[in-house]
Amino acid sequence: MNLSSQQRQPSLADLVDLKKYPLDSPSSDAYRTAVSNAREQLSTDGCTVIKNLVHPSGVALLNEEIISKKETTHFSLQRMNPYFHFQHNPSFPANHPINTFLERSSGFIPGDSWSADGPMNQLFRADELIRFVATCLQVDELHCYADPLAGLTSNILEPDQLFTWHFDTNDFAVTVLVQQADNGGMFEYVPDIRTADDEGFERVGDILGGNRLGVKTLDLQPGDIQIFRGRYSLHQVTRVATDSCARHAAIFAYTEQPGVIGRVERTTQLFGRVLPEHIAAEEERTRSDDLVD
Ligand SMILES: O=C(O)CCC(=O)C(=O)O
Ligand SMILES: [Fe+2]
Repeated sequence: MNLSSQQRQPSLADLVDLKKYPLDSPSSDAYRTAVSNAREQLSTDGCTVIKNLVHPSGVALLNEEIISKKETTHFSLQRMNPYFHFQHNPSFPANHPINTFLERSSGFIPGDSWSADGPMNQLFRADELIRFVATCLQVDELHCYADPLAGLTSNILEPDQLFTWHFDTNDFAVTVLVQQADNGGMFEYVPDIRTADDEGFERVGDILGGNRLGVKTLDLQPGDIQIFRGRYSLHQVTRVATDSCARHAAIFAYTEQPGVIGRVERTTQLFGRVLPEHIAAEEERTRSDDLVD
């Protein structure tokens, strides 16, 4: 089947292995089993991988679209701490995690690069996938993150690039590995290294210093979908070898509230620009405070 020559938008069945994972049939045994496995892994580890949810021809469609938009990737060679800050903070010692700045060289293809009826948007916005992810996470409702740049991205690691240790600002992320590096580009994480009221700075510092205690490495294959609670688990994508192909991952962001838009500062850092929607949302936030004006 050659969808690009047919010029029609891919259906869910063109992307997802619905025989193995009947996302369109929530009452089926296969669906319930997939949900209960995912819930168990999420509760013990903050992470679950659903193997081969996207079938090989779906992976090919996603990769074709990623490659066709790759020139829009925003790469920014940065040295950042795990909290996405760049400035030394004199309130903390020099060797503290807050003052430990490591390389992030990967880039994102932004949300406004994808065509509305292309495979990336069709999968990201599929009601059946959103319902499945919400059921796995045991949340009442999920919405596509409304941010026009950060909602639907692809994380690109070219040879010799990496995405260093960090925490996400979102509670969770949904990632599909689309193209695997031949060497390197491994997803690693340390489950629950911090909690809402304990930063766990000592262990975070150990990991940044190279200690491997508690580090888990995922054996992700193209088509696997990962649901990950990245707010409490420190994680990284290791350096892709210089003689490897690039690593491509599709990253789907969802929020429990509808209509969420990212902050101007973080958007500029990740994408090098903002859109009128970001500026309007920032003004709205300012207006909703208690200042006279
Ligand atoms: O590419 C990945 O697998 C995850 C990247 C990541 O951690 C992020 O975008 O925050
Ligand atoms: Fe992350």
